[in-house]
Amino acid sequence: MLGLSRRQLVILILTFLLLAASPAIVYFVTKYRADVRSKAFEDKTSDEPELPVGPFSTLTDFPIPGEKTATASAPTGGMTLAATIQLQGRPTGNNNGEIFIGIAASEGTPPTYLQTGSSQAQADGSVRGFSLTNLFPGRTYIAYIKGPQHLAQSFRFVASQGETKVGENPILLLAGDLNADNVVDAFDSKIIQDAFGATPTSAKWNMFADINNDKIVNNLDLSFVANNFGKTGAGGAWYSPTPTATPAAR
Ligand SMILES: [Ca+2]
Ligand SMILES: [Ca+2]
Repeated sequence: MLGLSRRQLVILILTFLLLAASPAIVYFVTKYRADVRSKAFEDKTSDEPELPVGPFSTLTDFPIPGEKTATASAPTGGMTLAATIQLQGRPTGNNNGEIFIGIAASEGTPPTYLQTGSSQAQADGSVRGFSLTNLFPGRTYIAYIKGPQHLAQSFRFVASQGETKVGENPILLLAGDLNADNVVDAFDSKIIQDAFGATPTSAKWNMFADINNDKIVNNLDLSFVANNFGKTGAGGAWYSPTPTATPAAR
């Protein structure tokens, strides 16, 4: 046929088939490469942002509504928390005391703390210089603040460079939690009863029972327990003396 040998005829047919099929081959190759790229992109974007190795490297494991698509930047330093507190029962200008501060990514009972620590409240109630570590600027967190004989309150804040002040001015922390379990109940009134009538020179003196800091334990102190009896602070009861951060928790 056409004077072609069988070999030439076979080559001609194969060439024809190849040319006829080339658009389909191009299509499938292109689609395959696009699928591979798409898969690689999905794998990359579905991962959490890479974090520096550190005690809080699971920070992004905590769901933060509306934050998943935000651009995460590396944790940076230089962030501090500040507040002005009024310890209920204390006279104005007598707010000295150790303040518990816990930072969580979201509300919880109990909260999953990313960081816990303490800060000294000054006489005027100012609490400053609590260093925030490994928080992401622009993200929202919850600060739990608790006084020495006072129930915790929680405040939402956005992490940002420099000092971030939370809460009203001042934050009134309710008194009556003498055993620091974040609940005002019979255990607290028992502490006052055990120290009732005591002054600093008494054998049964307990400085925590002296809520109003007038150096005597009496009905004035008991009244704060009575007025707040049954109340629980933000974040729920503490079952250990002081909550600690659980960065490995998922
Ligand atoms: Ca208590
Ligand atoms: Ca007192």
